[in-house]
Amino acid sequence: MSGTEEKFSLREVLVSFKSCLVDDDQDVLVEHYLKGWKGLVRFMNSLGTVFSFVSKDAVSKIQIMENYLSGEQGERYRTLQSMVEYELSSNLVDLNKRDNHPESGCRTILRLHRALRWLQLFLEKLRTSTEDSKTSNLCAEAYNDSLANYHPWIIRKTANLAFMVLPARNTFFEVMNVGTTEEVVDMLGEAMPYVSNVYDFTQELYSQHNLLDLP
Ligand code: 1PZ
Repeated sequence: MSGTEEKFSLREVLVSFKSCLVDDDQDVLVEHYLKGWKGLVRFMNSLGTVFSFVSKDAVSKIQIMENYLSGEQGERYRTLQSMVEYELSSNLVDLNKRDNHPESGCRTILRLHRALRWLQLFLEKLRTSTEDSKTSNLCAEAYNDSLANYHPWIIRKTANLAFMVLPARNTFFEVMNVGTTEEVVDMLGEAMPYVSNVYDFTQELYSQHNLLDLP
Protein backbone atom coordinates (compact mmCIF):
# COMPACT_ATOMS: atom_id res chain seq x y z
CA MET A 1 0.00 0.00 0.00
CA SER A 2 1.57 3.25 -1.04
CA GLY A 3 0.99 6.26 1.17
CA THR A 4 0.84 8.79 -1.64
CA GLU A 5 -1.73 6.74 -3.57
CA GLU A 6 -3.82 6.57 -0.41
CA LYS A 7 -3.82 10.31 0.06
CA PHE A 8 -4.67 11.20 -3.53
CA SER A 9 -7.69 13.44 -3.51
CA LEU A 10 -9.31 15.43 -6.27
CA ARG A 11 -9.58 18.35 -3.87
CA GLU A 12 -5.82 18.89 -3.92
CA VAL A 13 -5.73 18.68 -7.68
CA LEU A 14 -8.42 21.28 -8.15
CA VAL A 15 -7.07 23.56 -5.47
CA SER A 16 -3.65 23.39 -7.14
CA PHE A 17 -5.16 25.52 -9.90
CA LYS A 18 -5.38 28.27 -7.28
CA SER A 19 -1.59 28.54 -7.22
CA CYS A 20 -1.51 29.05 -11.01
CA LEU A 21 -2.77 32.58 -10.84
CA VAL A 22 -0.31 35.33 -10.05
CA ASP A 23 -0.13 39.12 -10.40
CA ASP A 24 -3.69 39.70 -9.16
CA ASP A 25 -5.05 37.04 -11.47
CA GLN A 26 -3.39 38.72 -14.44
CA ASP A 27 -1.09 35.83 -15.28
CA VAL A 28 -0.79 32.05 -15.04
CA LEU A 29 2.34 30.15 -14.01
CA VAL A 30 2.92 27.41 -16.56
CA GLU A 31 4.65 25.11 -14.09
CA HIS A 32 1.66 25.11 -11.76
CA TYR A 33 -0.80 24.80 -14.63
CA LEU A 34 1.01 21.64 -15.71
CA LYS A 35 1.04 20.37 -12.14
CA GLY A 36 -2.75 20.70 -12.07
CA TRP A 37 -2.95 18.77 -15.32
CA LYS A 38 -0.71 16.00 -14.03
CA GLY A 39 -3.06 15.55 -11.11
CA LEU A 40 -6.05 15.38 -13.45
CA VAL A 41 -4.30 12.76 -15.55
CA ARG A 42 -3.58 10.74 -12.43
CA PHE A 43 -7.22 10.93 -11.48
CA MET A 44 -8.30 9.89 -14.96
CA ASN A 45 -5.91 6.93 -14.91
CA SER A 46 -7.47 5.76 -11.68
CA LEU A 47 -10.75 5.41 -13.58
CA GLY A 48 -9.36 2.62 -15.72
CA THR A 49 -7.51 1.91 -18.93
CA VAL A 50 -10.41 2.90 -21.21
CA PHE A 51 -9.23 6.45 -20.91
CA SER A 52 -5.62 5.77 -21.76
CA PHE A 53 -6.07 7.24 -25.25
CA VAL A 54 -7.15 10.45 -23.57
CA SER A 55 -4.44 10.51 -20.95
CA LYS A 56 -1.74 9.69 -23.52
CA ASP A 57 -2.62 12.81 -25.47
CA ALA A 58 -2.76 14.96 -22.35
CA VAL A 59 0.57 13.54 -21.15
CA SER A 60 2.26 14.23 -24.46
CA LYS A 61 1.06 17.83 -24.36
CA ILE A 62 2.26 18.25 -20.80
CA GLN A 63 5.61 16.85 -21.92
CA ILE A 64 5.90 19.31 -24.82
CA MET A 65 5.41 22.16 -22.36
CA GLU A 66 7.84 20.73 -19.82
CA ASN A 67 10.47 20.50 -22.52
CA TYR A 68 10.03 24.20 -23.27
CA LEU A 69 10.19 25.03 -19.58
CA SER A 70 13.43 23.16 -19.03
CA GLY A 71 14.89 24.28 -22.35
CA GLU A 72 17.17 27.18 -23.22
CA GLN A 73 14.26 29.60 -23.43
CA GLY A 74 12.66 28.23 -20.27
CA GLU A 75 12.34 31.64 -18.66
CA ARG A 76 10.14 32.79 -21.56
CA TYR A 77 7.73 29.99 -20.79
CA ARG A 78 7.36 30.82 -17.12
CA THR A 79 3.90 32.33 -17.53
CA LEU A 80 1.24 32.18 -20.23
CA GLN A 81 1.61 35.88 -20.86
CA SER A 82 5.36 35.67 -21.40
CA MET A 83 4.96 32.55 -23.57
CA VAL A 84 2.44 34.26 -25.85
CA GLU A 85 4.58 37.37 -26.17
CA TYR A 86 7.74 35.41 -26.83
CA GLU A 87 6.34 32.95 -29.35
CA LEU A 88 4.39 35.59 -31.27
CA SER A 89 7.23 38.10 -31.43
CA SER A 90 9.67 35.40 -32.55
CA ASN A 91 7.29 33.97 -35.17
CA LEU A 92 7.14 30.61 -33.45
CA VAL A 93 3.41 30.05 -33.90
CA ASP A 94 1.72 28.54 -36.95
CA LEU A 95 -1.34 30.76 -37.29
CA ASN A 96 -3.18 29.24 -40.25
CA LYS A 97 -1.96 25.74 -40.79
CA ARG A 98 0.46 23.45 -39.00
CA ASP A 99 3.74 23.96 -40.73
CA ASN A 100 7.12 24.98 -39.30
CA HIS A 101 5.99 25.08 -35.68
CA PRO A 102 3.52 22.23 -35.33
CA GLU A 103 4.01 22.05 -31.56
CA SER A 104 4.15 25.64 -30.41
CA GLY A 105 3.49 26.31 -26.75
CA CYS A 106 0.50 28.45 -27.77
CA ARG A 107 -1.30 25.70 -29.69
CA THR A 108 -0.40 23.07 -27.11
CA ILE A 109 -1.82 25.10 -24.21
CA LEU A 110 -4.89 25.86 -26.33
CA ARG A 111 -5.67 22.10 -26.50
CA LEU A 112 -5.41 21.79 -22.72
CA HIS A 113 -7.40 24.99 -22.29
CA ARG A 114 -10.27 23.63 -24.36
CA ALA A 115 -10.21 20.44 -22.31
CA LEU A 116 -10.38 22.53 -19.13
CA ARG A 117 -13.70 23.88 -20.37
CA TRP A 118 -14.99 20.33 -20.65
CA LEU A 119 -13.80 19.64 -17.10
CA GLN A 120 -15.54 22.76 -15.84
CA LEU A 121 -18.84 21.79 -17.44
CA PHE A 122 -18.59 18.17 -16.35
CA LEU A 123 -17.74 18.88 -12.70
CA GLU A 124 -20.45 21.53 -12.51
CA LYS A 125 -22.96 18.97 -13.80
CA LEU A 126 -21.72 16.44 -11.26
CA ARG A 127 -21.96 18.98 -8.47
CA THR A 128 -25.58 19.78 -9.24
CA SER A 129 -26.59 16.22 -10.18
CA THR A 130 -29.01 14.03 -8.29
CA GLU A 131 -28.62 10.44 -7.14
CA ASP A 132 -30.25 9.04 -10.24
CA SER A 133 -28.08 11.06 -12.66
CA LYS A 134 -25.85 9.00 -14.93
CA THR A 135 -22.20 10.03 -15.01
CA SER A 136 -21.91 8.88 -18.60
CA ASN A 137 -24.71 11.22 -19.66
CA LEU A 138 -23.30 14.17 -17.73
CA CYS A 139 -19.88 13.55 -19.21
CA ALA A 140 -21.20 13.18 -22.76
CA GLU A 141 -23.30 16.35 -22.48
CA ALA A 142 -20.32 18.33 -21.19
CA TYR A 143 -18.13 16.93 -23.95
CA ASN A 144 -20.61 17.52 -26.74
CA ASP A 145 -21.08 21.12 -25.59
CA SER A 146 -17.35 21.87 -25.57
CA LEU A 147 -14.38 19.80 -26.71
CA ALA A 148 -16.33 17.77 -29.26
CA ASN A 149 -16.60 20.87 -31.45
CA TYR A 150 -12.85 20.64 -32.07
CA HIS A 151 -12.64 16.90 -32.61
CA PRO A 152 -13.11 14.90 -35.81
CA TRP A 153 -15.86 12.30 -35.99
CA ILE A 154 -13.68 9.32 -35.11
CA ILE A 155 -12.49 10.84 -31.83
CA ARG A 156 -16.02 11.96 -30.91
CA LYS A 157 -17.23 8.42 -31.52
CA THR A 158 -14.44 6.85 -29.45
CA ALA A 159 -14.90 9.35 -26.63
CA ASN A 160 -18.64 8.74 -26.45
CA LEU A 161 -18.05 4.98 -26.32
CA ALA A 162 -15.54 5.42 -23.49
CA PHE A 163 -18.01 7.54 -21.50
CA MET A 164 -20.42 4.60 -21.42
CA VAL A 165 -18.14 2.68 -19.07
CA LEU A 166 -17.68 5.52 -16.60
CA PRO A 167 -18.46 4.35 -13.07
CA ALA A 168 -21.79 5.27 -11.50
CA ARG A 169 -22.11 8.54 -9.62
CA ASN A 170 -21.49 6.98 -6.17
CA THR A 171 -18.37 5.16 -7.24
CA PHE A 172 -17.17 8.21 -9.10
CA PHE A 173 -17.49 10.29 -5.96
CA GLU A 174 -15.60 7.63 -4.00
CA VAL A 175 -12.72 7.67 -6.47
CA MET A 176 -12.43 11.42 -5.90
CA ASN A 177 -11.46 10.50 -2.34
CA VAL A 178 -12.99 13.57 -0.81
CA GLY A 179 -15.55 12.04 1.57
CA THR A 180 -19.32 11.82 1.57
CA THR A 181 -21.43 13.00 -1.36
CA GLU A 182 -22.17 16.15 0.56
CA GLU A 183 -18.46 16.77 1.07
CA VAL A 184 -17.79 16.23 -2.63
CA VAL A 185 -20.47 18.75 -3.53
CA ASP A 186 -19.02 21.28 -1.06
CA MET A 187 -15.49 20.69 -2.29
CA LEU A 188 -16.54 21.26 -5.91
CA GLY A 189 -18.35 24.44 -4.95
CA GLU A 190 -15.23 25.69 -3.21
CA ALA A 191 -12.57 24.56 -5.70
CA MET A 192 -14.17 25.08 -9.11
CA PRO A 193 -13.91 28.89 -8.97
CA TYR A 194 -10.12 28.48 -9.09
CA VAL A 195 -10.36 26.42 -12.24
CA SER A 196 -12.79 28.96 -13.68
CA ASN A 197 -10.46 31.85 -12.97
CA VAL A 198 -7.62 30.10 -14.75
CA TYR A 199 -9.91 29.27 -17.67
CA ASP A 200 -11.23 32.85 -17.92
CA PHE A 201 -7.79 34.39 -17.81
CA THR A 202 -6.47 32.11 -20.55
CA GLN A 203 -9.55 32.66 -22.69
CA GLU A 204 -9.14 36.42 -22.44
CA LEU A 205 -5.41 36.28 -23.19
CA TYR A 206 -5.93 34.07 -26.25
CA SER A 207 -8.83 36.14 -27.44
CA GLN A 208 -6.82 39.37 -27.21
CA HIS A 209 -4.12 37.87 -29.39
CA ASN A 210 -6.48 36.08 -31.78
CA LEU A 211 -5.14 32.70 -30.79
CA LEU A 212 -8.37 30.82 -30.20
CA ASP A 213 -8.34 28.98 -33.52
CA LEU A 214 -4.71 27.89 -33.77
CA PRO A 215 -4.37 24.83 -36.00
C1 1PZ B 1 -13.44 11.53 -16.36
C2 1PZ B 1 -13.55 10.97 -17.69
C3 1PZ B 1 -12.53 11.41 -18.63
C4 1PZ B 1 -13.12 11.72 -19.94
C5 1PZ B 1 -12.25 12.57 -20.77
C6 1PZ B 1 -13.06 13.45 -21.69
C7 1PZ B 1 -12.32 14.08 -22.77
C8 1PZ B 1 -12.40 13.31 -24.04
C9 1PZ B 1 -11.40 13.78 -25.02
C10 1PZ B 1 -10.98 12.72 -25.96
C11 1PZ B 1 -9.89 13.16 -26.87
C12 1PZ B 1 -8.58 12.47 -26.68
C13 1PZ B 1 -7.89 12.13 -27.93
C14 1PZ B 1 -6.96 13.18 -28.41
C15 1PZ B 1 -7.37 14.15 -29.19
C16 1PZ B 1 -6.45 15.17 -29.78
O1 1PZ B 1 -6.55 15.04 -31.17
C17 1PZ B 1 -6.90 16.55 -29.33
C18 1PZ B 1 -6.34 17.67 -30.19
O2 1PZ B 1 -4.96 17.68 -30.16
P1 1PZ B 1 -4.16 17.77 -31.54
O3 1PZ B 1 -4.50 16.52 -32.31
O4 1PZ B 1 -4.62 19.00 -32.23
O5 1PZ B 1 -2.70 17.81 -31.13
N1 1PZ B 1 -6.50 16.73 -27.96
C19 1PZ B 1 -7.27 17.35 -27.09
O6 1PZ B 1 -8.34 17.84 -27.39
C20 1PZ B 1 -6.78 17.44 -25.65
C21 1PZ B 1 -7.52 16.40 -24.86
C22 1PZ B 1 -7.08 16.36 -23.45
C23 1PZ B 1 -8.11 15.64 -22.63
C24 1PZ B 1 -7.82 15.70 -21.19
C25 1PZ B 1 -8.96 15.28 -20.37
C26 1PZ B 1 -8.67 15.48 -18.93
C27 1PZ B 1 -9.55 14.71 -18.09
C28 1PZ B 1 -9.45 15.00 -16.67
C29 1PZ B 1 -10.27 14.03 -15.90
C30 1PZ B 1 -10.66 14.46 -14.59
